Amino acid sequence: MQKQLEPDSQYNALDADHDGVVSDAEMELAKLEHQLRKQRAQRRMATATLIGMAVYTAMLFVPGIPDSRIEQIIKISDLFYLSGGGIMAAFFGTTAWVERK
Ligand SMILES: [Ca+2]
Repeated sequence: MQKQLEPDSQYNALDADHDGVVSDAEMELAKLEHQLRKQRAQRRMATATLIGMAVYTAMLFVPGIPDSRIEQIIKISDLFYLSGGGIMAAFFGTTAWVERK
């Protein structure tokens, strides 16, 4: 028996060419779009982490900031660089792993 969507189904939008049929290709397209959005979000997160690490490092060398302030900023540097590096390692690791599958 032919399957149908509910009258107001949230998957009506998957019918990209509006022919009333959600084809296998349209389902695949929706799946690919979802993966693409997820990868884009992860890439943005990794980019923000890199920029944050660069800004943090640059901040240490900005003239005019008193040494007492710098000492306070340096206290979190170990944790900051480790967690930033962890995010980058996870991003590149999972990206390489997903591409190999
Ligand atoms: Ca269609």
